[in-house]
Amino acid sequence: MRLSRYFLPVLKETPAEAQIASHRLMLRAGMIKQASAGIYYWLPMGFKILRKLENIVHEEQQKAGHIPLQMPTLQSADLWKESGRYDAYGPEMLRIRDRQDRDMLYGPTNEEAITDIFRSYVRSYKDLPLTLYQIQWKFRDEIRPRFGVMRGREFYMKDGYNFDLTKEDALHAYNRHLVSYLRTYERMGLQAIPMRADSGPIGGENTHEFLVLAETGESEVFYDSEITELTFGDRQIDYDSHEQCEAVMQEFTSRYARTDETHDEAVFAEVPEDRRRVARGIEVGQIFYFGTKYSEAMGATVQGPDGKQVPVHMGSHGIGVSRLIGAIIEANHDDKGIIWPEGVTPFHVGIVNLKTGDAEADAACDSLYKALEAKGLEPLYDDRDERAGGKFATMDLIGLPWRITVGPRGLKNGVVEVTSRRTGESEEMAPEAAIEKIAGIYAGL
Ligand code: P5A
Repeated sequence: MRLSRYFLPVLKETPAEAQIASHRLMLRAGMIKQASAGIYYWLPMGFKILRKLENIVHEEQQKAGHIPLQMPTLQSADLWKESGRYDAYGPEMLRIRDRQDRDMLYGPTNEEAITDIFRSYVRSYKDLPLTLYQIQWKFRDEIRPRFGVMRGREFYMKDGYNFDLTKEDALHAYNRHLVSYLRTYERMGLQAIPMRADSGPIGGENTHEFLVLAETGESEVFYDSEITELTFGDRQIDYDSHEQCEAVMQEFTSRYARTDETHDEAVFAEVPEDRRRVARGIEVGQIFYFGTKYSEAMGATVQGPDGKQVPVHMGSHGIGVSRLIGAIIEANHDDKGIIWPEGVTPFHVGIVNLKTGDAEADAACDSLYKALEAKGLEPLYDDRDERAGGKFATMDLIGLPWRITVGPRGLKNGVVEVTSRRTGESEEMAPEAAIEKIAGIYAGL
């Protein structure tokens, strides 16, 4: 993309309404604009990152054998009356009446809708296990929407639902989701720690929230510092293996790690004092096992091996896709701007032309641009007729991990400059070497 043709409305001023770094930077970097309280326009740069995260979530879900579908944002209240949640959900649910006077709602979650799909088609235990998921907008009329996309009213969520014959199978689904979530967050350059949590209006007893530690996080968390030493890395897991998924679940959840809702001082006191941590975190996901809560209420049964009808065991699993952008920025920024991890960056590399209009510099930039694209990379080329300082400031603000700077002086010596956004270190090299270096960094990502 050439910056002169893109739509990147960056702001010079720090918006007064933004209290935390990620919100400030998303506004300044031209990623989002508030449409109304807790509701945002996703401008091209923000939308591009949303799509990147969404792709990672899809890939990891499908590796785990989960099947994508799409449900509508508007739902009929009737389904929620069947489950009993229409009254229970409270003022967070946005209720709408259509022209026929039918009660509708903007879905805050989809347990009812997916159970309706399931009961319409699935009759036999032979069709299980089944996990369906979607990535779709949700609406929760939060009393205090704040921090930009962190606590929105309209937000983008991956929501998945498993259907199993037995509790044991459903717990395998729970563990499988835990494993797939660990992989998903790590690909995004984040450490998200599973913590024992409260199930709230979703219900059930088994639930873990995934928390990214950050001072600006909204949740207070208590944990054994040993947990932060664990990484998933590149271990190969067979998602069909109950044993392997359970072993990972045990490994990642055996140490003390709880949100304030489930925190227990007496149990925490058993953790050696030098490892006890009280901190704040951003909740980027949550998994639930709630057994037959919805299947019993809504008649989602299958014929078991003995011929009898039994309600299916279910769980649901959510990833806050739009909130993740805020979490990634909270964990990856400095006073100049965002520093995208390579796995999620909207463009792979920025090209800064120090002297737009200089025939040699223009030609060198054009050929770099084409060569990078030919390698399957997406460069963002700042070809605007602006001072170099402004171009650097924009690149630093939007946070592409790598920058190639091209100017007449370097070109005389046959070199361009390659700079890491994270370390600030620069290296001069021939344009061909710069292309190879950048391609090498992204190979395998
Ligand atoms: C699991 C999927 C559920 O709704 N039902 C379907 C279950 N879980 S949850 O924990 O309530 O939400 C899942 C994740 O969505 C994100 N999230 C939000 N993101 C931005 N703004 C909000 N107001 C908001 N509310 C929830 C969180 O990341 C949460 O873990």
